[in-house]
Amino acid sequence: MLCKPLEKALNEQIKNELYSSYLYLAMSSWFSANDLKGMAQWMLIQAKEEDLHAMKFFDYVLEHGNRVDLKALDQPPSEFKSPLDIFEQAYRHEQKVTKNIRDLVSLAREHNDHATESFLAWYSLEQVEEEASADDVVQQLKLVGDKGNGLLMLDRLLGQRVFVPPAAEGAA
Ligand code: OFO
Repeated sequence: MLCKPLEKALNEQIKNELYSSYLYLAMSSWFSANDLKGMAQWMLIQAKEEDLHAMKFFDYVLEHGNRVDLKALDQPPSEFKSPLDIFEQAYRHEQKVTKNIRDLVSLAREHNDHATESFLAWYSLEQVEEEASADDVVQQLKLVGDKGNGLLMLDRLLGQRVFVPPAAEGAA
């Protein structure tokens, strides 16, 4: 069984991952409304990945015979200034999630919970990728100037992203 502080912290992280999904859905919706279908698709896939991140925590907590206690989600923003604004916010959001995961690792260490520490190793690596992929788009948007033909080409490129379930990536 997980100790109470870890049970509480992992429950909180289920909420954080679900909020990430909610936030990316809000971003996807903004892109759709602004005729950037490729970016809308990119964000939709990002939201699906977040659902899976949440479910991995959900299953992990239950597997230990602990309790999943779902929390209320905050309302995500619905208005954004531009594609660059959105991807910058996504990047900053991922930096926050990285901090959440690091805090969880510290808590697992504090409680000598080696299984949870190794479970979290997948998330630590995933966060490297999560930050990098949002930041890549930020840099590309800065290069193309966040408008015109460059933006349309980038939109087309980002629309090629496909959903890869974690099992196919080799994750548990
Ligand atoms: Fe779950 O990685 Fe993004 O937030």
